[in-house]
Amino acid sequence: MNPGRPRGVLLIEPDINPVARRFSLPNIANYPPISLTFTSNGDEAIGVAAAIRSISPTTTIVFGGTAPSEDPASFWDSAADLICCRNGDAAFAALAAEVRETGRAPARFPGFFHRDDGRWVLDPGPPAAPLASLRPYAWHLLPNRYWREYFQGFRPTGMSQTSEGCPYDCTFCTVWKTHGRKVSLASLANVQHDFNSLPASIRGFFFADDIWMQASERQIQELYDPLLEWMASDFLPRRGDFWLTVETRTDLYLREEDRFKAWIRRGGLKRILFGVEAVTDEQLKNFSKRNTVDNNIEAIRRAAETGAIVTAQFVIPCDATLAYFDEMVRFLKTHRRWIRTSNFTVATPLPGTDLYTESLKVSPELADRKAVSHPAFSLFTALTPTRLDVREFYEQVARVFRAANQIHFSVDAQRQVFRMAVQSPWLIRRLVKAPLALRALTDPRTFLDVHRQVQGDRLLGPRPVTSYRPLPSSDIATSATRAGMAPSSAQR
Ligand code: B12
Ligand code: SF4
Repeated sequence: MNPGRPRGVLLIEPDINPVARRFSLPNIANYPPISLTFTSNGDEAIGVAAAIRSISPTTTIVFGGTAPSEDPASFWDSAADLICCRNGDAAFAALAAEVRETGRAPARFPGFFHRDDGRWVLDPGPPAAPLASLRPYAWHLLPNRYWREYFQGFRPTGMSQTSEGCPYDCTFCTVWKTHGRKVSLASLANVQHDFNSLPASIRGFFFADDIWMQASERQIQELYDPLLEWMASDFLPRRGDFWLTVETRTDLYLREEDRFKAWIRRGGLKRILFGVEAVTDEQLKNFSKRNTVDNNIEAIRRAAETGAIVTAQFVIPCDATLAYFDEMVRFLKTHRRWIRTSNFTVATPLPGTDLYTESLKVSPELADRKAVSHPAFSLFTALTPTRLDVREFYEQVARVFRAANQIHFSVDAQRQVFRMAVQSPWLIRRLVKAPLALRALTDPRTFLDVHRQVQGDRLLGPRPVTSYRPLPSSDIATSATRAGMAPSSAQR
């Protein structure tokens, strides 16, 4: 805020990080911004802040989101004045009101970290505002040309969420820390507004919920049931060919199968991303996933048989053995009939997670962004010691990407491409580049290059990189054009 000048609040989303670009992920999906700083694009946020500071030295700069909330120390060497801690709806609204009333930005404020005596100090803030009390996303205010940038696979896409918070406590996840373990739901009117405010060119919608439909019976009756009726009787008849994508748990799918089936058959639910995470019960337990391999298999099969396009998301533990990778490949082959695409991320100790706290005990340098940089947290790099040689580990990661995402140019896929070419021709330039992502993800050299780029030789053994065994190129799938193309690991 610049005293004496018109005051306003400008929200800036940092650019995508270089690792996500290296894997060509923006060519697979790019969503409208509703969320800010990821740990992986901390450098971009710091860069934006520095640019603002140099242009306008008196502007107050506020950071927010999971990364600075959970790891403010990594943002000490930045131009940030305040960091919003965790849920920002109530705290940031109060800060904006304060600025409007007093005409100046305070040096400290409830719900924010401020600088004090060489460290960040947090002033406790108000409780999180219930999701239902918020106003809807104002998608109708976006200039039409922006919508050409937002897409998932072959479809221009919109985005919003129905819920916040997660009752589970997976070791690799920050969600239950940022948003708490109590699930809060959006209001029906807001979600309807999110859909209604989309331009006619939009043919897809991504629910950014952690676990879609994770709610009590009462909450489901208040939101999801009437939303389904509205989608089936009002929205879809007006919009025709429209696909919904959700992320959810397999045990929840089985528990609420009738409702999921109704959404698939009548509500436009087309794509389900299941947090499968692991291929053994032991590893699921290690992640504290509180689910079983049997549930995963059963839900994948049943959802696919009902007509959903299933994407299985896996988290690869750094201490995975060759036998574990073999088991992953076996799992993928056995269930290939039902799993359309799979995404794999390396179990990364993200600041704020239990995994991070545990990993720091063994590798304290994880907290040092000079040793382990922000983009290292892009979930493609082993940041904790691997049991296999690091190069072998990446060969195996590339191997599971290869095993999972086989070329399969189905009739349905051809239909999707045709529709895209007719209805959203501006996406063709993206589609043409999409195979680059698959090529990068199936080549262990990309992983190794990224490893060296984001943390140097840390964790790399003595074997020189030149002895690295490249994969036969015939093994590398060259097309990502499976029906509708799922978002890749980074593009969940
Ligand atoms: C949607 C989503 C995506 C979308 C983002 C689309 C978009 N345009 O924003 C896509 C698919 C691209 C994506 C990609 C990735 N994602 Co993601 N994603 C999510 C998801 C499911 C929802 C985020 C969201 O929009 N929530 C709704 C908003 C309103 O909530 P919020 O972001 O937490 O914001 C609140 C507060 O944090 C705070 N706040 C946030 N920003 C700001 C800013 C200011 C100024 C203030 C005051 C407050 C504030 O106030 C908000 C309201 O309370 C979350 C899980 C989750 N539920 O949060 C994971 C999550 C954010 N993703 C995560 C990760 C790791 C990734 C990837 C790195 C994965 C990968 N392998 O590549 C990439 C990174 C992409 C990149 N930018 O480089 C992690 C981030 C953890 C971390 N510390 O970085 C999360 C938390 C999931 C997890 N399991 O831990 N993701
Ligand atoms: S991974 Fe999913 S189920 Fe586990 S804590 Fe995170 S949001 Fe919840």
